[in-house]
Amino acid sequence: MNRIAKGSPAAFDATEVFPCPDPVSIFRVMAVSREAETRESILFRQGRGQFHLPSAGHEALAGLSSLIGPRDYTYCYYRDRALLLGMGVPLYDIALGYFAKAESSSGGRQMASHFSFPEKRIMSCATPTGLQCLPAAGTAAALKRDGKGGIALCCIGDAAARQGEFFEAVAMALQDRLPVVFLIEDNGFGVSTRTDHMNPVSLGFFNPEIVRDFDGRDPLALRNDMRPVLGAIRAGEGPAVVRIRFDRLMSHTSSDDHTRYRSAGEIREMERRDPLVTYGRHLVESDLIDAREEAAIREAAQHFVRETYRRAEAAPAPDPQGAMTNIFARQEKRPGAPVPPAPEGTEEWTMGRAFNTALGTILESNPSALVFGEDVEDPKGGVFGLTKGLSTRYSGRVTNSPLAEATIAGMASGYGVAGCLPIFELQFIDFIGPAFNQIVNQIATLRWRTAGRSACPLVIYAPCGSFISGGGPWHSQTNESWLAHSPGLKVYMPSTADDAASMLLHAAAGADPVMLLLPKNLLQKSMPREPAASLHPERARVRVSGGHVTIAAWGNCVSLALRAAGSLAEAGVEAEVIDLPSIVPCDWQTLRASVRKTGRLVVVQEDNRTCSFGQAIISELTGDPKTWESLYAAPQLVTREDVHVGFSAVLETAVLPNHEKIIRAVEQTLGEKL
Ligand SMILES: Cc1ncc(C[n+]2csc(CCOP(=O)(O)OP(=O)(O)O)c2C)c(N)n1
Repeated sequence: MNRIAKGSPAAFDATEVFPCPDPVSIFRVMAVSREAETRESILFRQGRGQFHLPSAGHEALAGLSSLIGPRDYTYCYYRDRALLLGMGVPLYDIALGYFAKAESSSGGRQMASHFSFPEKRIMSCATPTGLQCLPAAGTAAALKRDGKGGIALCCIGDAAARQGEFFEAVAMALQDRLPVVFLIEDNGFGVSTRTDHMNPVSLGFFNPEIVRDFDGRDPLALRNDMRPVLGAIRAGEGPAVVRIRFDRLMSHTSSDDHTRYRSAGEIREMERRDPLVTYGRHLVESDLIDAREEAAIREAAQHFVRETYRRAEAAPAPDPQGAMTNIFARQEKRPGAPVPPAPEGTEEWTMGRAFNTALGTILESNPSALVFGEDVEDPKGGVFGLTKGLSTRYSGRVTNSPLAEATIAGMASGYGVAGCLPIFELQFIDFIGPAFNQIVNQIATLRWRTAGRSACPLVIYAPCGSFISGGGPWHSQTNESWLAHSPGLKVYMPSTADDAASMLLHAAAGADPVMLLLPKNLLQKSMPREPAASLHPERARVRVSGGHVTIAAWGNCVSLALRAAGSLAEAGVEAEVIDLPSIVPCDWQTLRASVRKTGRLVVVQEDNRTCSFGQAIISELTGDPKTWESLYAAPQLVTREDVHVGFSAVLETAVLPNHEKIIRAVEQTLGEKL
């Protein structure tokens, strides 16, 4: 037995980490964790820390740390300090996070207690509660595919277990018997709301065979309870949901005061069950340590924590010059991920066929590439046939998802961090709503919020747009502006078949998440082949050169712009048509050069007006003094107004950009009727 810490502060040295297989080591971890709470709350009250999010009461989680192996991934919750210390995370790193220091695991970007240690496969905890569940399922799916063992541990609070994504994640895990445990840390509260009548275990939501209910106040009992559960998951028996009961001994955070909603009696009662006190007593009663040693461990922990936080407080703050880093990868391509050559040919083809061919090329050349989406399997091969033939050729790698867009995006993220290459389909971009949380909060932020330590390169593609007649409000949207507004996502929309193919090939070799929007109006249209593959998808294409007016467009609107340019040419007006296949990043240089040359700008878009990318272009160019000086007239935006697309063809046509509207806009910039 490890009889340590004889009262000397040196019992914890400054670099100490705490792998804790034995009962006394577990106590040491719990003591350090609790002392860190005390220290953080004092520092907060002294104005030396910005926020304190306590784990007090959840310390017995330290008992689980020795059950977690090097192949396992942990999607932790913000009350998991003791668990992480037990897994070997140095307290110093946690202290750096508390002070938001440059060298902390998020580089000072995440709030205190939003842990992330990817080198130990501890994945970044984000603030939106429940966000971790679907990525954990995705990572578990990657571990299952990889077949080398390893499970995913997904920690979540009892209140957060009412988020829809939690249920989707459990359903996905059950469906595919994924090696994942959902660990509900039930302290009975979501901030001030009592959850005993709300949480899904109390509601009897799950089949009792997959749910376990354990007490979380004794680390050894918890470890004994959890060992067979994790063993069964490792043996391939599928997922489990475990509810562990804790007490939240402190207020929710430093912004909360639990005495406003808990009686003094209730708090006293809870403190009587304090796991640190009861476990310390148990060790003494079991003669594993004596009372003096118990006190010495507590004292040594206090000293160690104070010293560690003192050092961390002195560490450098983040450099403000670095605030813009790690939104995207520094290297555009993933190392060792060459862009396969674009499919060659001379016959006309459609965007749908081009995309399908490029997808086949990727699946052929990259065994880690996976496709997942609604109806993507043969014989349907996707509602637009984009995956036709591929599930037959690449069995088990092109699979039907449930009808659950959050699942599609969340699984993509979890697969991505585990080294797979997800190229996942949303059936229509109009149905991005349920996936939005995963796309903008998880996928788009992961690299930034871990200061580049984690990332999930992936491609999510979706048919988009109108001009097909009869799409109605939810088969007509493009939504590039929503996506462009979210830092960390690349957003592409091709206007030609060859561009679609080359974009997909580039995106799949890239280091960043890409949203690839495919105008469905173009998917079945035959188009001549073009040497587009030689062009980088993030560079604008000058489709027609001209000196009198610049018309900028993307996707469906490029063909409208080209037609308008033809009509204008007949009237003696030379339009320059700039196709922007990449919305993010946008090729501002080409746009600026064109507008400085022509002095006039018309932007044409399908998306609606307010806060749209079209407005952003006008704002960006008119805000540039040199471009502003070159303008002869106010830039014009041809757009759908702030209105939805109606099902009636009459209503659809009424709101979309068209030839006439573009010509009128050009006339406006010329100051004359043509
Ligand atoms: C999606 C989302 N909604 C609301 C919040 C604000 N919020 C932060 S923690 C919290 C309560 C979470 O309770 P629970 O999941 O039981 O965990 P506990 O804090 O009790 O450990 C709330 C409402 C949030 N962070 N994310």
